[in-house]
Amino acid sequence: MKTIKIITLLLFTTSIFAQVGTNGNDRKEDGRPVKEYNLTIEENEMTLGGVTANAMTINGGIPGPVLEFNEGDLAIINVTNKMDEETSVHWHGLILPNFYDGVPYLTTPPIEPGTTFQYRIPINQSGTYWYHSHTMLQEQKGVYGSIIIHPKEKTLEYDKDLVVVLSDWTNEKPMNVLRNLKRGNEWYQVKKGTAVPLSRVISEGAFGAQLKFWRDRMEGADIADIYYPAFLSNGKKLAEYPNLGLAKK
Ligand SMILES: [Cu+2]
Repeated sequence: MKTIKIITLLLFTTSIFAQVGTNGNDRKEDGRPVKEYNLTIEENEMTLGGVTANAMTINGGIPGPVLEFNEGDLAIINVTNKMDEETSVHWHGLILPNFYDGVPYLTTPPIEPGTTFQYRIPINQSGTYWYHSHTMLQEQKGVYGSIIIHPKEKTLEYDKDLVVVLSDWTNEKPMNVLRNLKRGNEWYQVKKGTAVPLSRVISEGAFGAQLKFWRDRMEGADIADIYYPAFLSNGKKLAEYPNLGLAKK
């Protein structure tokens, strides 16, 4: 008797899913197939780069989910803010109505804590793009993800389409990182092993360049100016930061 009940329940559940699925596929607005996503941004503890730190996640992860569309779709994206500060999402590279560009106070209202904002974007292009928070330094805390738009006409032959999101992770508060950079000290270079003593700068005949760096309040060897404890590939730790210490002559 019990078994029969369970089977019925399962069938019932399946039929609900089937219905939702069918409705989702067939739904059209303004003559466009609708593709809808729900994104929830919240603060979570995440263990990244071997250290547990406070992060901001989308649907519980870093990066957020891959949003997949077909050229010609109407993208409906509901973003819920479960944090106690405001947020926003900017759809990087998408051609869209200005109101949905997601730059708070400039084009789009910020998403206040405890509220949901609905973005409605007619998809008129194809390619690989990304989305990210445009509020303060929330992007550095994890609020980013990728967008894939399949072209109307397939031009390449492939078996599988894989998305790899490469990003970096700091356990520090991003605001502190920024403060450190503006202070113009060598903290990150010491951590990376790229700090060069002044005697060496002079012996290499690079004192003029060094003077310019100082004038610009920049440090030498500053191509990647932050020390990151981890680089991530789809949110998984890719590699330790290599020690870039310059070889002694
Ligand atoms: Cu952007």
